[in-house]
Amino acid sequence: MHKLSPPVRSYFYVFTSMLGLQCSLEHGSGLVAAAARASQTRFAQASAFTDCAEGCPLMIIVPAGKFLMGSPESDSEREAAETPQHEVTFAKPFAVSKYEVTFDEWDACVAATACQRAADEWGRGNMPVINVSWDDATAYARWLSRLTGKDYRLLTEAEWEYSARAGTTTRYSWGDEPGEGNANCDGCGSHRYRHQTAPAGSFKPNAFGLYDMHGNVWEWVEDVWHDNYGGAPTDGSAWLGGGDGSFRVARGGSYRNDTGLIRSALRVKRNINVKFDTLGFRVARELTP
Ligand SMILES: [Ca+2]
Repeated sequence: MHKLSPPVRSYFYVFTSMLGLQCSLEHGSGLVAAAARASQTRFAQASAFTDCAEGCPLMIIVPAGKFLMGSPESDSEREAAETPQHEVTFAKPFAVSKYEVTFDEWDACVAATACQRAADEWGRGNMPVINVSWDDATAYARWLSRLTGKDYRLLTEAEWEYSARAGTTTRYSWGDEPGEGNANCDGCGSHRYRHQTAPAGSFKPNAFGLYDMHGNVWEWVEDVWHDNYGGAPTDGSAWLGGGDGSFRVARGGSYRNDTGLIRSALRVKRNINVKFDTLGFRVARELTP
């Protein structure tokens, strides 16, 4: 279901024994003895959790598994940076924020004097935060970790693509064609938002229950930029060795980009100090108790 306004959040605290997590689950009403016993994908689609009563991102559990990272030769828009395709295995599930981090969430960090105010262009609230550098984004994750006692961080690049694909091998999580109204990009048929960001969650989620992985704003990830995947880790960890640490990776494309730039496999190089009105981020969290 599309969400054009901030999610109505009614929280209740449960102990998800399988995952050993103390967390709150998003739910419409009432106390439900929710147990993470169904398939993890189903669980992820059904519910999200957050680690504080107000102001923390809603998180989705992404299941363990493996996937092919990068694009196949059959993709006419394949770039050298997306090669070679290689298998990546995630031994454990991990959590990813359901939406791009919003201004509301960012401003909670600003209020705590742990983040700098970020300039908006089209309003704050449930709009994805923009104009944040890589250092700003990682500072937010560190603050969230201190606040909650949990291990928040940026997604690794492999986590990002695995989360974006959500089990698919196509160019987009909905298929090989951009189609109409699937995301906020230039050429996505999202005319209302073509020249600006859209509120978080304005388009359909992918099979993991994650919104706006394609388009809306680019998303910083942890990894140092490498020109291709030669020598990349295969365990889903961030690739931090080699390369120049002042250049990191951004993923997913933005409202301003054409459909080729919002493909699951597409990656770009960004200096850690740049701030753009097309560039935000989302967070990941370890699920260790
Ligand atoms: Ca995005």
